[in-house]
Amino acid sequence: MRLSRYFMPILKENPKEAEIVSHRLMLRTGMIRQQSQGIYSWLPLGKRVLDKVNAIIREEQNRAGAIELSMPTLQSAELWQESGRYEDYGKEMLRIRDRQDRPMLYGPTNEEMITDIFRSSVKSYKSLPLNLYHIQLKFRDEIRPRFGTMRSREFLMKDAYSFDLNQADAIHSYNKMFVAYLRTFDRLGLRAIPMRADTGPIGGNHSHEFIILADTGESEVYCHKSFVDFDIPAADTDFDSVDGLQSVFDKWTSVYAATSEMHDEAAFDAIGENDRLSARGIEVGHIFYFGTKYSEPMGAKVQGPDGKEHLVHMGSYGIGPTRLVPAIIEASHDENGIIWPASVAPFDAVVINMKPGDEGCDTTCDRLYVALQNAGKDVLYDDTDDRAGTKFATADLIGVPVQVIAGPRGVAAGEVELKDRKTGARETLTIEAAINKLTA
Ligand code: 5CA
Repeated sequence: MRLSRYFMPILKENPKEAEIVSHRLMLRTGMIRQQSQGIYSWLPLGKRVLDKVNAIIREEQNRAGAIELSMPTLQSAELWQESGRYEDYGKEMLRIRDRQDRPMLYGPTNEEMITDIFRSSVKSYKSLPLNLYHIQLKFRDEIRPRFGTMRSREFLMKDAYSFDLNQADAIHSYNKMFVAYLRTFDRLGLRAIPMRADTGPIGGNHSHEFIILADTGESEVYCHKSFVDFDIPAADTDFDSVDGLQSVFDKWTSVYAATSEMHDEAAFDAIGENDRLSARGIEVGHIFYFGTKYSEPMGAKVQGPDGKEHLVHMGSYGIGPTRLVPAIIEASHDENGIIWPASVAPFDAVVINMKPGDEGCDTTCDRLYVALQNAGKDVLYDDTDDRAGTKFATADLIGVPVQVIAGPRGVAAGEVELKDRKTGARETLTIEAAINKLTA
């Protein structure tokens, strides 16, 4: 992408309304724009990051055996009247009437709709286990939307829903998502800690929130420090192994970790003072096992091996991609801007032409741009007439992992400079060597 033809409305000044660093940087880099309170557009740079986050979530959901579908944002109130949640959900639910005056709502979550899909076609235990997910916009009329897309009213959620014959099988399905979540957050460059959590309006009594520690987090959390050393399950984890997944779950829940609603002062105090961590955190995922809470009122049953009808046991599993993007920035930035982990960076590299119009610079940059693109890399080419200082500041601000700098003196000697955004380390390489290194 040539910067001169791109749409990346960078702000020179720090926006006053932003209280936390991720919100400030997302506005400054032109990743998002607020359209009304708690409702955002994702501009091209932000959209690139969001798509990469979604791709990783999707890969790990698929690996764990979940199957993607797509459900609408607008739902009929009837379904929610069946489960009994229509009245319970209160003011957070945006209620709408269509032209026939039928009550509708903008979905805050999809337990009812997926249960309806399930009951309409699944009749036998032979179709189980089943886990269906989508990545779709939700709306919750939050009392205090704030911090940009960290807590917005319209937000994206990956929500998965599992169906099993009995509780034991449902716990195995729960553990599959537990492991998928550990892998997902790790690939996003984050260390997320699973913590025992309250279930709120979703229900059930077996639930974990995945929390990233950050001073600006909205949750108060308490945990043992040893989480930093725990191993992340490998890509070739056998998701069908009941014992294997249970042992991962047992390990990751073997030491104390709880949000303030579930905090047990005595258990926390029993941890040695040096191993105790009382901190703030950002909830990036939340998983629930709630048994027959929805299958019972909505009549979702299957025929079991015994020939009898059984209510299915369900769980639901949420991740907030539009919250993860600012969470990654909270965890990875410096005074000059964002430092994207390579896995979600909007571009893999930025080629900076120090002197557009100079034949050597133009030829070299064109060559780099084409070679990197042909190797499948996402490349931003700064071909603008901005001053060198502005170009460097922009490249640092938007946090692309590698900067390739081509100036007249260097290219005359057949060389360019590579700068690592994270470490600041610079090296001078021949153009050939630079291409080889970046496409390796
Ligand atoms: N149905 C269940 C799981 S699929 C559910 O709704 N869970 S939830 O309420 O915990 O939301 C799941 C995830 O969505 C949260 O962990 C969080 O990452 C994200 N999320 C929830 N509310 C917001 C919000 N207002 N803004 C941004 N992300 C949010």
